[in-house]
Amino acid sequence: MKDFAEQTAAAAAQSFNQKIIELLRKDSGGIISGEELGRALNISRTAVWKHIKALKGVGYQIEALPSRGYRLLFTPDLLIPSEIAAGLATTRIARKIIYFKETDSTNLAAFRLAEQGIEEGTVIIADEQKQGRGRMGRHWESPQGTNIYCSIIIRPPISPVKAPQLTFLSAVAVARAIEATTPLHPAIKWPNDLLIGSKKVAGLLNEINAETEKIHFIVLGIGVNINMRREQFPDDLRHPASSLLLEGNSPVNRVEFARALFTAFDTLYDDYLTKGYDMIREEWLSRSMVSGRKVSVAFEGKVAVGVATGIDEYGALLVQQKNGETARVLAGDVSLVD
Ligand code: BT5
Repeated sequence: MKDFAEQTAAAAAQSFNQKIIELLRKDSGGIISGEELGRALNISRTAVWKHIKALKGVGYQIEALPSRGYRLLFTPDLLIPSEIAAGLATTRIARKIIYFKETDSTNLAAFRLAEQGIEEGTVIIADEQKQGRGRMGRHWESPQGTNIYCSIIIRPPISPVKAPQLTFLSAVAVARAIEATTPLHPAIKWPNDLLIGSKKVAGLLNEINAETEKIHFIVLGIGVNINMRREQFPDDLRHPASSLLLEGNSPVNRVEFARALFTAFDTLYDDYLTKGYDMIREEWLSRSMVSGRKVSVAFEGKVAVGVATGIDEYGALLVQQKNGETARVLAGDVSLVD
């Protein structure tokens, strides 16, 4: 794992790479001289050449025409910021994207950067995670080059007890992104799973840094199985799992998915800040597979069985039990009874 200084340096290098690609793309098919690029970025021609070399190393084809300049010939399907940023019209989310070819966990990387004060809306995205994390210390399978692993940093002006509302917002954003990029219709399973049929295709891990009354930041971790193949899933998963590729029989472009996800998140977050939580709750409920169904929930060493009637503003699942009592479940695992 890289330490913080290395991660920061890598982020700075990426930002130059990103700008070079933007400039090359601006003049589609055209040629830009090393001198022009250097002037635009305020770096030397040798530095430009080093960045071009790095871009070629990750799969871009850039032609160098002696004494004329550089021309972009081919763009690979990589999750790199310039690819995602091209054509992304968000206002808050993903205005800054930091990419790691490999990291321990995007949530951990996001936490480290958020603690240093990085701006709201920053997205950390990785091609592979070595220690991808699920809830309660569980592991998230994160093979290279096939899925989306990202974390969004936000600083909403709300009380820490309402932070779970952002989990619901994330789930709705993922559902919208799946519908925007595939013919599939996901269902949300409280609190943080997205299923197609009965198989899990995405999970959310939301972590908070707060004092009693004030949120410093929330890291919204999102893992979506995009093009993961059958043999890449281990045998011992808690729930049957799948990917968009396997369910839709067609590969999904990860860059397009990332754009759809950040666009949906941006719209929902704007609605949330300006209009409040109710709209999010309604959409979550309409997409939830547990609403109105008989469920069994394991929580705090107990099990509640009853009809899931909704979620409250603190993120608790409300389960109307046979004895007439409503159980408020803040954290636990839910399954359908019939
Ligand atoms: C989750 O936990 O579903 C949260 C997953 C969050 C992953 C993202 S990736 C970006 C960000 N950075 C991170 O380090 N994490 C977040 P939970 O509900 O606890 O489910 C975990 C369980 O799902 C595991 O114990 C496995 O049984 C199963 N599982 C592991 N990897 C999976 C995968 N890729 N797809 C489906 N199920 C998986």
